[in-house]
Amino acid sequence: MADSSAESRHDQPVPHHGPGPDSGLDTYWLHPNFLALTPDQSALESASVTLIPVPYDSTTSYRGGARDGPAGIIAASAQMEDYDPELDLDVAALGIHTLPSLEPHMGGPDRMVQRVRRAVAACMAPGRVVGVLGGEHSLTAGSVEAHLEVFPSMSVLYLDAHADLRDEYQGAQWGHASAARRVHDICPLALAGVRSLSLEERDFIRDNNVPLWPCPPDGDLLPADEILAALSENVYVSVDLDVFDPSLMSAVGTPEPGGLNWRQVTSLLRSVAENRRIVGFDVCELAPSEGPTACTYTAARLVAKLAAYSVALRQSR
Ligand SMILES: [Mn+2]
Repeated sequence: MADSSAESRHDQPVPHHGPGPDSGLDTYWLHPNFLALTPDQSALESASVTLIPVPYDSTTSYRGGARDGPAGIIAASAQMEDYDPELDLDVAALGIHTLPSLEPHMGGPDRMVQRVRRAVAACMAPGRVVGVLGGEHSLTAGSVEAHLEVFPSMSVLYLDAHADLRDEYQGAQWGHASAARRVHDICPLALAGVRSLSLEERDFIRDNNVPLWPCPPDGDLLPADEILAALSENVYVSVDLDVFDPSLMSAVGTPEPGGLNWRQVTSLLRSVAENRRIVGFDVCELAPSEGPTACTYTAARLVAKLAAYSVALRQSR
């Protein structure tokens, strides 16, 4: 009980999420987290998904702005229905906790990758999926490292227009153009949606038998069975949003024509979730100012899909 000297209303705890449920006002508050979930739905202790916003772009070589991706995704998600008709699922009921943004480390991408690794490692818990909201794609290496410590036999499904397999680019070994190479250094990797690569990368793929699926023509689905065969039981999914065709997703740093459509991407991710265990994911490279608002909303919807597939389809296996 407070003593009499603390009875001023200024000494009472300030509610962080608006008035409590007894006020009858709870639905009037837009909570600053993914899907604008209520405190009950977004509590860390009960969440099956934790999202880490990482507003970082430092090594992007063409168009910047991926640092604004996480805030854009979270803002757009507030407009999204929680109900997913494809899965007949209330996504809010999964419990999704959104952390505050991770502070960028300006000492270079290698330092930032290690910061991401530590942040992801600190958030991992049994049964909980950690998702990273990028930010540039170089962040993936840190998240993969953290997951690999818990799931040593994990493999990575890497969706990207670009192979990202250069050993270094513009002097950066840990930059966005080398993200898949850094993942390949530490764990098995399967690439899908790739349609832009250098000769050096083509040779690396051939010499190392890196499994790679280009974009199928005419909107055909990717060969899920073949891709599943290249993945171990525990799978980390990394999505560079430029894997989508620019007609759907132009708000990226390096758009590339001839990309995947929504059904091609979600159908593959659903197959992976149904047949393997998605243990973590990231969605990177959204630069909201480079495209229409629909792109930001689409990115948010993809995050919700990944959260739902990872948790709900795992539970139904
Ligand atoms: Mn890319």
